[in-house]
This record gives sequence, C-alpha cells and structure tokens, in this order.
Amino acid sequence: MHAFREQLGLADPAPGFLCGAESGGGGALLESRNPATGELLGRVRQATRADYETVVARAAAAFEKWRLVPAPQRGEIVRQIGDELRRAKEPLARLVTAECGKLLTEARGEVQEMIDIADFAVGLSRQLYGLTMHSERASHRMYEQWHPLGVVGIISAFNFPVAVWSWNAMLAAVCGNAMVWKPSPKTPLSAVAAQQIATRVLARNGHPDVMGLLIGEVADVGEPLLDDKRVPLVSATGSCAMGRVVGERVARRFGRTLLELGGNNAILVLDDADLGLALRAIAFGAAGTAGQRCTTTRRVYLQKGIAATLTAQLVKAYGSLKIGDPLAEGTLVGPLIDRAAVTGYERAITQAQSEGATLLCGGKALSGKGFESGCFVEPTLMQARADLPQLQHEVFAPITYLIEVADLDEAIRCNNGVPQGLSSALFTLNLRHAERFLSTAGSDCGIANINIGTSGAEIGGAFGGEKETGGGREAGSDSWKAYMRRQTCTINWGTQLPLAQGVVFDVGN
Ligand code: UN1
Repeated sequence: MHAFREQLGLADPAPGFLCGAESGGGGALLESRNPATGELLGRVRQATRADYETVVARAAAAFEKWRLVPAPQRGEIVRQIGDELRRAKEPLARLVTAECGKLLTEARGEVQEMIDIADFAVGLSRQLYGLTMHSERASHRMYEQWHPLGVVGIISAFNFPVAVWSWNAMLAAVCGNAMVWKPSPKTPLSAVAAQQIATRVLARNGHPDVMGLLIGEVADVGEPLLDDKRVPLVSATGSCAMGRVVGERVARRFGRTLLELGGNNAILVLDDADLGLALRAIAFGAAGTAGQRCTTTRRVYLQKGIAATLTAQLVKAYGSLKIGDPLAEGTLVGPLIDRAAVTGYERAITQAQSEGATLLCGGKALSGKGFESGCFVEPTLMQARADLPQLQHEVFAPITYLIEVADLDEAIRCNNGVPQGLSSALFTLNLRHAERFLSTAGSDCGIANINIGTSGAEIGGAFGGEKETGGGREAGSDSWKAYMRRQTCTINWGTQLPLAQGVVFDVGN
C-alpha cells in the first residue's frame, strides 16, 4: 500500500477520511487483501457510529455552501477532478487490480469510466435544463427548475470499486449535492484513494467535505444511512437482497432510492448471426472480469441451426482462456474476490448439475502454483434446458449456461423469463429480428444491444435495469434528474387572479 500511497500522492493519515481515531473510540481494523496473491495490502480503521455522525454533519454543512456555487463553477471543479484522475490513472488502476483482482486493462477501463463521467458532468453543469410551459391563464408564466437534493448516500460494490461511485459522485456534485460514500468492505483502499483524489481538489477549491467517505460495519454506517432523514437519496449498487432492504427502509421515511441491483443477462444468437462476433462477445461477457460484473453474460440462447457449431467453438475458445495473475500480460481471467465467492461458484455448479445441467468445460476451483490464494476458478460452460431453476439466479462467478431454442420468439420469452432485467443482447444480421428484439414486445431489460455483448456499456447512456434490478438509472442521458428535485413555478405578472380550469371564486370586497 505504501507504494500506491506514494504514486497516488496520498496523505497518511488521509484528510477528509475519518478513520475512527478522530472519534477517540476507533472502529475495528479492516484488512484488505489481494485476491490474486493473498498479500495483505493494507488496513483501514473503520468508522464508528460517532464518525458517521461527524461525516454526515460535515457533508450537510458542506451542502449549504456547495448548493450556492453556480452549477458551471461546480463543473469547473469537477473538471479539475477529471484532470487529477487522468494523472492518477495508472497507479489507481493498479490499486484496483491489486484489490479486486480484475485485469489491468479492465482496471484502466474502470478509471477511464471515471474520467469519462467527469467530462460528461462538466458539460452537464451547463445543461441542467428545465422546461417552460404555456400557461392557460393570461399574463402567467410557467416553468420548471431543478434544485439539488442535499446529502446523497452512495453504496457501492467491490466489482467496480471506484467507477460506480464516480458515476454517482460526479453527477451529484455538479447538481449541487454533497454526499457520503459507503464502499464495499472488500475494496476499502481503492475507495480511500478515489475519495482522496477528489477531496484534494475540492479542498483546494474551498469545499473539503462535499464527498465524504464512510468505511465501516453495516450497523455503524450502513443502517444509519438508510434511516437518516438528512440523506434524501440513497443510491445503492449490489445484490437484489441488499436492494430490497435499502428500498424498503429508505421508503419508510419517504426517502428516495436509486437501485442498481442484480443482473442475469442473456445473449441470444440466431441462425442468421455473424458467429465470429457472437463468439467474442460471449467470451468477454461471460468470462471477462471473472464473471463479476452486474452485466456479465450468464445465459446464452442459441437457435438450433447454429447451436452445435457455436457450442463447440465456445468450448474450444474457453480452452485457451489464460487464468492467473491479473497484472500479467496475456491473462484473461483473474481471481474471484474471495474464497466465499469460490464456494458460491462450486455450489451453483453442483446445484445446476443436480437440476439436470451438463458440464461442458471448466467447473473446478484451481489450486497449486500461482493459485495459492484459493480464489481462482475455471470459467465454466454448462448446457441446460430453458426451465432449469438455477437460471433464475445471479451467481457472481464465471458460470454460463448454453440453452438451445427454436426461434426468436422463444429466445425473447426466455430472455424475459427471469426476475432481473439489466442487460440483454441479440446477435442477428436480419433487420426484422433486430427491430423486433428492440420493440415493445422484445427485451424487457434496461439495456438491449444488437451485435454487441451485454457488458461494457459506455457512460453516455443511462445505465440500469428493470424488475428486481431495481429500476434506477445512473451515468449518462438524463440520469442526473435522480439527483435533483423538480420545482414547478408559476408567475402571475398581470393584474387579475384567474384560477386554473376556469374555476370562479369571487370574494366581494
Ligand atoms: C457493474 O457491474 O456494476 O457495462 C457495472 C459495464 C460497465 C459497468 C458495470 N460499464 O459492464
């Protein structure tokens, strides 16, 4: 960690990051280990309940000032954060790889997403548009405007330890909010680094407490956040089970949530597809990031004319996937996040087999030289029938089911026949099939692609999904509206007081 500290120019102890000591009490130490090597990367002293109070109070006070800064000036500060991220790209990517095990090229991509969303937010800071309407009343003007919400709570997952925070943070910031971030306890150091880089810039500009960080136990920082009326919006990324708790608890106090939960994404390949494209998209979508993206391809529906051919090609391609050190050139599959994830992988495969699925390749956890951490598994392909119960569940591991279908109708039915609705993709060269998949009777997911896999979305589009994925949208398009409150304003500049809908209510005077 010391090397990372130096490369990233991080202070020790970190400013803007309460580590428990300040409260006098001090939470327990949290260890961060490299899942590829088992090496101890560093320890973080967790925030206590008292730290929680301090961080939220500081963010609430920061909001009072920040909201008065004109949006384009907030954008200018976010531009500086983007510049710092450009400078920190390589060491930050290496820290992300060390801590969550994703390939260096993917970690660089993750930091690039941060830079991209910062750029996007800078432009947005001059485009927080409201509509104007024509009033039905004479000499009246009607329009809507957008105000910041207050302190936004951000809960993020280990698999994108910095990018998903930045989608929320950069938008929330230009919109005029302060925020507090509860990252995954599995990736605390990446969070400290990202938050410090941003806070360094904010502090230089006189707003050090706009982006707070809370690393701590659920009972000390997670639950208070859900019940805290000072936090009008909680944006949470994680499992459906977690999202259900967050959604219910926050709704009880009439707070808002933005939920980006489990995905269970499918690629559909028709007989008329470009199989070369489909093969590469499936391999990246299914085995990339060791199957630990919410957009990972978990189900592949193959039309019967190409099913045998593509299955054979996939099995062959899987044979050449190099598993190992995520920093090493040529590696395509790194470790899972921890041993618990390996157990989950093994259990899911056993379960699927007991339900009638057949193992095509992979299926084992790896041990021996280079795999001592116990977190490596073989990317796995299984053949299944469309009614396999296990297909209903998202398991965060590289297990992919290949299912034969008769035609596009059946493929769409299968695509939509799970509780989650994040990402989906169809491979076809037939315009009618493509448009049907994108039509209202097609995919029911938040993301629907043609001849592109399910993962690896750009930040310019709204990101999120339907059904148990939670319905939230983050990143591009008009997702910024989730971080603001809308106000409809009607101004009477005339001498009369006409009532809407022609209502008459005359009081004599
Ligand atoms: C996630 O896994 O939570 O589209 C986010 C993608 C990435 C983001 C994934 N841009 O795969």
